[in-house]
Amino acid sequence: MASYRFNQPKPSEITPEEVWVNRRRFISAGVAAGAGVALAGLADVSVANTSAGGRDLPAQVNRDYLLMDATTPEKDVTSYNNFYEFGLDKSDPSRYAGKMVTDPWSVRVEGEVGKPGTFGLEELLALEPMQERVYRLRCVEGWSMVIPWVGYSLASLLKKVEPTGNAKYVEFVTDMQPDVMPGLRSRVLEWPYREALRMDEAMHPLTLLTFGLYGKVLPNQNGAPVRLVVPWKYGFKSAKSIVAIRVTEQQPTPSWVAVAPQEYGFYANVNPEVRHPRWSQATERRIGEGGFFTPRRPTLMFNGYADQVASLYSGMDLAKNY
Ligand SMILES: Nc1nc2c(c(=O)[nH]1)N[C@H]1C(S)=C(S)[C@@H](COP(=O)(O)O)O[C@H]1N2
Ligand SMILES: [Mo]
Repeated sequence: MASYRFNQPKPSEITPEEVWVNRRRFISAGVAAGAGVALAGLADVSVANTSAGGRDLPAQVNRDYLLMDATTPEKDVTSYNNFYEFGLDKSDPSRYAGKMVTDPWSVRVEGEVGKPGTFGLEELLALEPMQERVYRLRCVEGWSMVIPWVGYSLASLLKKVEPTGNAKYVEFVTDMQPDVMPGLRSRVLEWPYREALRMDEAMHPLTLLTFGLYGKVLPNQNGAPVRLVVPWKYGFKSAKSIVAIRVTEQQPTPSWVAVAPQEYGFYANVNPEVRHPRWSQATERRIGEGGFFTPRRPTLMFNGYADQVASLYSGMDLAKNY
């Protein structure tokens, strides 16, 4: 993998923004198609523009996680969101999350670990080199996006705190700021928003502790300053604005499972063959792609990550463990 060098000019300094952003997308597609060799030199860095106001978060492109799919336009990624703390409408998070306080920020890591502790955001940012990975995100509601995230495998943080022999699950607890989160007054969910993974899922290299997107720090509406992205599971597993990570022996009850266990299961693996009780999960609408008449895409088993993750569930009945 090519290395990032801080002293070389950023592409954003030598190329008009439009040109290099498109070039980067082109590189993504080219590499995935096996045509990457001639282009490899160009893919050394990924540093985005600052036009949307976000601070740059330089990252090294991880070529193991490139997709053929075109990335979803940044304006859609940052304006069509689910973040129920700010309201149920897709436009509520981008409208209201600006008031969320994200500095200072720290994440408590506790429970079944040998070295529990509180990590300040700067400490977390410095723990591992930042990687850019392009992942599909499939919402349980039937839409999807393709997003260049910036972060590193959650496993890096978990190894540092040394899980004990009793460590079987990892729970993620997210922030509550009642003054600026009107959604907390609604009873649609159990607050704080909590999600959880089995230990092997949490340790899987695909599971990304995420600090940025499109080469910039996360906008508040996307879960600043730190969130999870678990690309083979429905989007609701990818908890935003995390303040605590608890390693447990017992299986935690995620917020969605607490309010509607018949609709949302603990595993929530993307599965076109298992219906949500109220709708089919066989197809999806890719946000930012075409218009109303654009055909829906077939949803892929494990959101297209079956080669990497299917073995985690061998022998399990995925219709029962939904
Ligand atoms: N704290 C919190 N995290 C959350 C949610 C939420 O309401 N609150 N919504 C989830 C859902 S349903 C989805 S699809 C993704 C959306 O992430 P995005 O807005 O960055 O695309 O965030 C997930 N994480
Ligand atoms: Mo979602």
